[in-house]
Amino acid sequence: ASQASIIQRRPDFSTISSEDLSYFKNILGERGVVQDEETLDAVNTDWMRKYKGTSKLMLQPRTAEEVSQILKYCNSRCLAVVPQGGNTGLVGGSVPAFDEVIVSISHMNKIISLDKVSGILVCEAGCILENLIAFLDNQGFVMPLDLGAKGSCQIGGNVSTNAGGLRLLRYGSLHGSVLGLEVVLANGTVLDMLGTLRKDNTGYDLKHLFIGSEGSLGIVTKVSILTPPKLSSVNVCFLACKDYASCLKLLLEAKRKLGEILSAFEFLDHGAMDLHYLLCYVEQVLKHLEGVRNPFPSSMHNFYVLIETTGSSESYDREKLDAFLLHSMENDLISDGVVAQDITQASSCWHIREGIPEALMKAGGVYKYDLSIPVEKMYDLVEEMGVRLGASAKVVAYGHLGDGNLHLNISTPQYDDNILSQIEPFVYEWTSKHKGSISAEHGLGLMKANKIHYTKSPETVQLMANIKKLLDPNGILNPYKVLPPSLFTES
Ligand code: FAD
Ligand code: 2HG
Ligand code: ZN
Repeated sequence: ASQASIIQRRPDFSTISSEDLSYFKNILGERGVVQDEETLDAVNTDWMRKYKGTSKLMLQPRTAEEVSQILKYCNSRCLAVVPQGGNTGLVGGSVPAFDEVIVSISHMNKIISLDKVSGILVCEAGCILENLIAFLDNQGFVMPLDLGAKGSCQIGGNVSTNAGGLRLLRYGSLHGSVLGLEVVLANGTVLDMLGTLRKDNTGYDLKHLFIGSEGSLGIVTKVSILTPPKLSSVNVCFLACKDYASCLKLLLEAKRKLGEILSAFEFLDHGAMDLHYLLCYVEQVLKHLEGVRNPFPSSMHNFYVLIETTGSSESYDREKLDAFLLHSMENDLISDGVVAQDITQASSCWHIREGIPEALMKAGGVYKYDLSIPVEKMYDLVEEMGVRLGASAKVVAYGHLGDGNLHLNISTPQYDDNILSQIEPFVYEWTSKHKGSISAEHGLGLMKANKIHYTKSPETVQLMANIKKLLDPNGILNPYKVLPPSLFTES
């Protein structure tokens, strides 16, 4: 089902020989060279089970020096490589397109330091996001990044995809909070850019090239990141709106009335919510909401909004939230809702939102589009898509409304090329026409390498290809991903 079926393996890439295996065993030991079928099957397959490579080798380095030796060797042998973190990526970027060597960062998972005055955390790239969140929580700080895949995704993967997630509205993108990186280039050079300074204008800030480059320019081995202090007062409410226009008015009101304490503004439509009701695991989640009154009987409302506030004064924050809710009810912006009364209810609300990708996976085949679109226009696309597809598929929308990021998901009993031809290129053309981005936060990977022109100009794409050629002249790092493969094969 993947794009790999329409791209060709680059013939200049070598295949693994017994000498290569001996070399890798020599530098990593037997434990760092994985060839067993079961493990390889898992790491060749992406989270959606949509993209599948045929790699026969996974390497598990433990230090940047080992990563350096691996890349230097692969570069000299022209062996293609896929860097892999938690393998939760949603665009087919984390698995091989063909037989690339998988370089897993999972064993590089040490926390190196936390400066308890500045909140600057330095850690290895393979640290699992949830572990960092828990560590920081204990120390009185929070990660400026949170997302549904936190239990598996790694900070190196987050940086490499420039993951957005649930807190971007409050803390901004990783381009702002990542202060430094250690990166290994394709030729094995270890680039020490692991600064821990808020301000450093000494020349080009090269770390930004690697944030969001999806493993195509280098392997991230260490990360320095600014973490905000943990604040004591958190409120979550889950609200229902009768139409999309009300969601937008509510967003504006939330920004105006909640101001500095607003920390998330997520939305889901009835299609997304219905999915939850269909899936029993979510029913278990809803049990936790008993006692608050279950406000969301299936299909009762058209839209749902999750709002979180985070501040330092319980009484002040609650007063602001109450005033906002009252105003919104009086102005008919919300038709129903709950305010979580404790941490369990708050996390139940979050579970509903964060559980949607998994619920969709259980419902059958799913086509995912992660789009930035000016918010006023955003839901027009969902409606047009619904009309286009009729009864053949279920069109489901949710996402980070506060950031103008729509997750348009089209759920079908199984993958079907006829349906796909109804969706694409329409979805990309529509997004491009409205000056949106075809990837708000998930990246391009294999799925959209050939679609970059819908968002970026030819000159920009050419400069990106030139940078790629400069940093990785043999093109061994995550080939076929991010940029159109034809740019690297045609003269
Ligand atoms: P992987 O999937 O392993 O890799 C992703 C890409 O980064 C690949 O191209 C890979 O080659 C490269 N890479 C990985 N590690 C490194 C490294 N150390 N050095 C260089 N390149 C590397 N994304 C969001 O932005 N926001 C969300 O809210 C969000 N929610 C999600 C919810 C679910 C349930 C799932 C399954 C995914 C979600 N994602 C989200 C997508 C995904 O989790 C993120 O993109 C995440 O940042 C990927 O991290 P990972 O460690 O799993 O990376
Ligand atoms: C989310 O926000 C993720 O839940 C996944 O980015 C989005 O499933 C998707 O399309
Ligand atoms: Zn998202």
